Amino acid sequence: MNEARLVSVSKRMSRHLRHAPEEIGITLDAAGWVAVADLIAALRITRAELETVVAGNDKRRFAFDETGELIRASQGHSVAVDLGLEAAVPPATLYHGTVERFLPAILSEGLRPMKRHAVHLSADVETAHRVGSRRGSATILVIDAAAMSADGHTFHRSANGVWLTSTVPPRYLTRR
Ligand code: HQG
Repeated sequence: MNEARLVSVSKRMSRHLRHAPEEIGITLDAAGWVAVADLIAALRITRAELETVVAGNDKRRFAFDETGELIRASQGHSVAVDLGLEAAVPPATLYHGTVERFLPAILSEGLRPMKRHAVHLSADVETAHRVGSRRGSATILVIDAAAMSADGHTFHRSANGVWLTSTVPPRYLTRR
């Protein structure tokens, strides 16, 4: 499987496992899982190709359940799913990569989940930089996660290491 096909299958999987399962006639369960057999039939790929995409994915975006018969996206959904993640204590500082043009809104109303279920935060600057760079020249925001925790905000860590929280009020944000 060449790199271009790997990326193209991965993008289709992200789209249908996070946002639009109905477009290919699959249904996610309440926790976001779908049968591997249904997914490979719907995407017209082989099980071996699916396994290559899951294993080779740069961000480990997809995960099998313990039986290997179900698969889901580890984060990033816009459709209603409950990933069943345990609340976790975040590192004292987290980062969010965005772009300059969003700053006035973000600094006045805080970080909001927008189309997703949660605000996505990174444990390291490099990752935040990569996330922000998807939209242009990245600007990094530093989040005082220790203060948020102390004030009762809850955090979850996805299977692929993304920190999730429902909102980040502006008082916890500073520009790096
Ligand atoms: C911005 C990718 C205005 C926010 C990445 C971001 C990540 C606001 C955009 C994952 C705002 C939402 C998530 C406010 C937030 N006013 N703009 N109040 N609050 N924003 O894509 O964090 O490749 O939903 O700064 O790597 O960019 O898909 O979130 O720019 O992990 O696996 O609104 O998506 O992962 O954009 O990215 P997104 P994100 P995947």
